[in-house]
Amino acid sequence: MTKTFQKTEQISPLQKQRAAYQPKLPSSLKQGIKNLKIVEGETTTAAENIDEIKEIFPNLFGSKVITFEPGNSSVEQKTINVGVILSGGQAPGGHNVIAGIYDALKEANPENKLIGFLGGPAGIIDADYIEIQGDYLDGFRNTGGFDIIGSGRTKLETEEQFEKTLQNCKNLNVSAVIVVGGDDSNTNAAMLAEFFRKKDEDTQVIGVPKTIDGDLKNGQIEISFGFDTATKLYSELIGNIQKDSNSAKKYWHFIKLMGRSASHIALECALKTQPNITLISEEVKEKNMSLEQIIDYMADIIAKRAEQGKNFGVALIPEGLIEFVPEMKQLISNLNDQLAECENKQEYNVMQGWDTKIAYIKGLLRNANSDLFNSLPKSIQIQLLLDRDPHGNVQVSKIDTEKLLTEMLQEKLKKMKENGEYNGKFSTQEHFFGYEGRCAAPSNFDADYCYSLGYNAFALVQFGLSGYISSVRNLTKPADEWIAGGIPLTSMMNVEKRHGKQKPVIKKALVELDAAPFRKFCENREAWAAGENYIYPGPIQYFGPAEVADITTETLQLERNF
Ligand code: FBP
Repeated sequence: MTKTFQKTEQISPLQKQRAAYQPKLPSSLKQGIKNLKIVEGETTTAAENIDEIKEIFPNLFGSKVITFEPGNSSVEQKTINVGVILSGGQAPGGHNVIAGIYDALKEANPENKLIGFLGGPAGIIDADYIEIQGDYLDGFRNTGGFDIIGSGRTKLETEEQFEKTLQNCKNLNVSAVIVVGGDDSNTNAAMLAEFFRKKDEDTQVIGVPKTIDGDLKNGQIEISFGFDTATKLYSELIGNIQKDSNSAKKYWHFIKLMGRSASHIALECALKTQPNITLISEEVKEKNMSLEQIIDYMADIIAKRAEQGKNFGVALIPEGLIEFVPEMKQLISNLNDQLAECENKQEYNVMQGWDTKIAYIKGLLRNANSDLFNSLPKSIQIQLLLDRDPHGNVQVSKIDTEKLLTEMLQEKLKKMKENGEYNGKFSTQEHFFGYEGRCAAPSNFDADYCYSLGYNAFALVQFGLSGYISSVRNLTKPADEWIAGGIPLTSMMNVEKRHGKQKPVIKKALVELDAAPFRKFCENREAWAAGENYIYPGPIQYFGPAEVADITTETLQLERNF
């Protein structure tokens, strides 16, 4: 059944003002879609597992990085239909990507059409779509959400899905598909592009880097869209909580922050707000820290503050932490393998109630994993057994890591009190900031960046490219100086184990422990732990001086040495 998407008729005064905002473009694209020339750069390979990636993508592998410059386009302006898919988790700015594609496509030829596939990749498989018309789109410009066409997490991977996609593109006369997504969705895009090439079909596939998690980046993709807005919004909330905590002086606030794997969001928010404790999953992994050691680290800070009469504070916990604790990672990997096998086991599928399932799974786990699983609260055991997402990921947003840590801290501090090592009060509040930020109205940075990414994605289509991701860089400079182009998706790929099998996927960009953002955090965290160096970033500013309205993330500025 076709899904319905409608623009809301009631709009707020802010939406009204934002509707009038004209996003900025890099000067190379500002000359217009018909005044572009393509400059070829280096030939690429793969992020890792080069031989395997070459074998899986024989048609795409080894393409060149490209950049756009103003010039005379040699492209013949045929009338074309372009399809767009919003894929995976929502991220602020998705609507502006669509606006950028639409404006470029109509500028190239007013007869061109933009087809929006509904509900994510499933829309292209099931031919569930709308034609995106100008007046419909206008209601979504500069707004948050993916509600213009919806999103979904279906993984395009079977031959049958590819065949259906191809057939639907042919039926709709769609000659290019733009996939707006994170690492998994752009992996889908690469697989689809390779399939079309293998079949000698001209249909093109272009990706756009989206995810609030910030883990889809490299030399050419400086940031994924949505990260800027989401971290600004979470930082505003953290700033408010810090003020509350410092006013009442009676609670420790534990805030879990989204970011399924990487801790970029937690690190960015820490740099913006300077809380007392921030855990960074990548450091936990590097130091091979057990859950017990993490608790010791946190308890030490809590006890030291208590000695000064400060029984309050704020701690940030990255959502993906659990998978980075080496002992938990082993347990999860063992669970993933067992659950993948259980999927086909009738006896497991008919089991009623969690107690029976937990007991059954315990019997299948290896010794150390079984002991660790046994030591976890039942609520966490259940959360670890929940279905994986279609890409084989544990749904970490459903695991109450913040509650697990506070429960373990209660125990630890009780023991420390008995031993005379702690004499404070430990009263906690737990929060999870994730969904609150994914559909926020895009900051000026994300509004501009997304519009540019969309416009640029159409430029890649116009030049007949496929298997590329839209790239706009030099982002700490004013938009005028941004550099637009494309990088081959295969250059970002490696091979990882998913659903118990080795699969080609885009390599996740984790927090680098020797890079400037983490180094700055390390230099300051002791002082932040002891004091109240809290920074109050306040709400996202859409209007006003550029130094508050147009700045981008601390992470990007530090990474690019500003
Ligand atoms: P993407 O990688 O698709 O951008 O999604 C990221 C994310 O927002 C994670 O931070 C979070 O763990 C996950 O989506 C939640 O997924 P869902 O929306 O399916 O609950």
